[in-house]
Amino acid sequence: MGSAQPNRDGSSLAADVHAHCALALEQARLQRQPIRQLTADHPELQVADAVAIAAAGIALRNGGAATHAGWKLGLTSRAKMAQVGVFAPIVGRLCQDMRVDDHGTVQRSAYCHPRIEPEIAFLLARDIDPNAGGAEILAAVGMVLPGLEIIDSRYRDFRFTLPDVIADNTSAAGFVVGGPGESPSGLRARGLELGNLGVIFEVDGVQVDFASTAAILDGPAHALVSLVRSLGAEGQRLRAGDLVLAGAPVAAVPLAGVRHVRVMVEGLGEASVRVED
Ligand code: 0L1
Ligand code: MG
Repeated sequence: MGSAQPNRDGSSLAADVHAHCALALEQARLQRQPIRQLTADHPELQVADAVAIAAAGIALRNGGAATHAGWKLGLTSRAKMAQVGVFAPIVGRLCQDMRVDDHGTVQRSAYCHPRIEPEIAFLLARDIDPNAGGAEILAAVGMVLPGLEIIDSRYRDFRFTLPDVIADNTSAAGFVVGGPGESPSGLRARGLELGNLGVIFEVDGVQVDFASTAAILDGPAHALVSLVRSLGAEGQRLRAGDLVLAGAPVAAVPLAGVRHVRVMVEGLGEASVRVED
């Protein structure tokens, strides 16, 4: 049963309610049947509950067989926040089974109502101390890469509050990493600024959006620092080999009726996928 009194960790719901919510979201994902928002049934659901539900969901994913690929930031640009009406950056987890090959095929029927968006991805070469300074954090990045993210809310009509979307692992559903990429020092040596790279987003051969990476929390490096701090506050850290998505600088596009999606990022290259029904 839920309780109106917050627990010491800021949560309001009991562990069995977290488990029940995580199972409902996992079933929605597997059956491609979006559900109503958790907060409709549990208005007292807090961000701390949502974090616990998301973690329980990852533990349940694919019968407990999901393996860690990295982390994602969501809602790090005004365009993304405005699209879904939630105005705070959020953190989710990436699993290996979410990976889609560059130039590969996305099966739209594998999701509820998928959308796609351009991303800047970091591949980490070293573990990062949660208290590391900005320069040290950037020095732990092996490669910066162009990417795409498939997002797929497990809620009806892509409608949710902040705790709902956190509980739903920030709508994470798939990711594509392209190339060739560049190291942060390589970008600097070429006179390019990670915090101001041009991003072109193309759907079916037509440019649908354009942005600077400056739109992502004042630059992807700031996004990475904020992720290091958020994870640190939960007693976690980024590790060598982790992939990190910094968040989209532009709004996501529904995959319905789409056949091909490409992102081109100045200095980093491109990533693309074909889409099948
Ligand atoms: O990666 C994102 O910015 C998505 C965050 C969740 C909101 C959404 O589903 O668009
Ligand atoms: Mg994203």
